[in-house]
Amino acid sequence: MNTQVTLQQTVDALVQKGKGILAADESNPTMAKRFQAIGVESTEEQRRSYRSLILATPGLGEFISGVILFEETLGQCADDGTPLPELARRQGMVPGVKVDRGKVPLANAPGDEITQGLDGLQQRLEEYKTRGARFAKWRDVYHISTSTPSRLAIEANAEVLARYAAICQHQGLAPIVEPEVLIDGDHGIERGAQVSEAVLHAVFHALHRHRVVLEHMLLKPSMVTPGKACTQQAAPEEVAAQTVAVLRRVVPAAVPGIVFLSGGQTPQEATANLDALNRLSPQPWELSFSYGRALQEPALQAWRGDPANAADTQTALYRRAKLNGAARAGQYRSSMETADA
Ligand code: 5MM
Repeated sequence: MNTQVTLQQTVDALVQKGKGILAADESNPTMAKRFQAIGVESTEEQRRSYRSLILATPGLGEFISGVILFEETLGQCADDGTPLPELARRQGMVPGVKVDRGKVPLANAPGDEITQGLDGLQQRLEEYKTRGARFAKWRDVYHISTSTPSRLAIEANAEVLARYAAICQHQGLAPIVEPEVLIDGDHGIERGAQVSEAVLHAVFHALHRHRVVLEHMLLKPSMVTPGKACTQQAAPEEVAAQTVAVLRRVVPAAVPGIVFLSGGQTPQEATANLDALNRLSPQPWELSFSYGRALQEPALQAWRGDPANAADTQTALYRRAKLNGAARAGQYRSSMETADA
């Protein structure tokens, strides 16, 4: 099939109304942290067990349009031998893959980092496609402090994100472009907005330079919030207003969807904030989710590595997905948190 048609179909499937993306692409060190918190050793077999369990959640495809997998998961199978990307596909979820190779300190920019993984990317994408991946994801990270992110970090990371996106489209995989402005710090929401605007401005400038087709990509940004340690936290309405104001300045209307990361918000906060964002509709883009922790935390707590907890694990994930499905339409109410339990 023509590459442009393939990319369009993938993007259309991912931004379906009432649905969002499950980020299950934690690298092994991150998964080790998540498992340590519930007293489980992070072996390849335990990661396979957990991920097969959550992907098999009955009805998950009602609210999840796509799932981002880690490279290791692409090659793993469920107990009955079904490859995990195929299991996702049978559930109605488009399988994707995280393709960056993590971050390292950026030379000559103290406190800043840069994401690596461009070398050999084209060949890796060929391989991921044969294993079922239809879209890709790459994450850049920006720290907010009095001296970061530097102009150098903003420009260098934007360049790398744009090169990644161009290579993906060339290979027929829809790129999710994820510039994460971290929530850590004690800065106020205005500083968060200022950094997000500068970062996104540079990212879209670089995407334009690299001739990335905006219609065939998704943006995965942080919401604009105060730092986690800021004494003045923001209500969902304020987060939504600040976030939309920044996005309207810098994200072209040609981008079909903005799929937020949760970035350390609690599951309830992430759902309430997404709901408030969708109450500000109509906007030029679909406003959706691509949550990792905000979808999986309750499921991990229910699982704790015990196969006897399988049904509770799936119920916890399904419930969070459903609540975020409601937030996609601005129809979430906090009372649903207890009503549905
Ligand atoms: C920011 O992290 C992404 C979204 O997850 P949250 O909703 O929990 O913030 C997530 O997709 C992330 O990129 C992956 O978990 C991979 O992270 P690491 O650090 O393991 O590469």
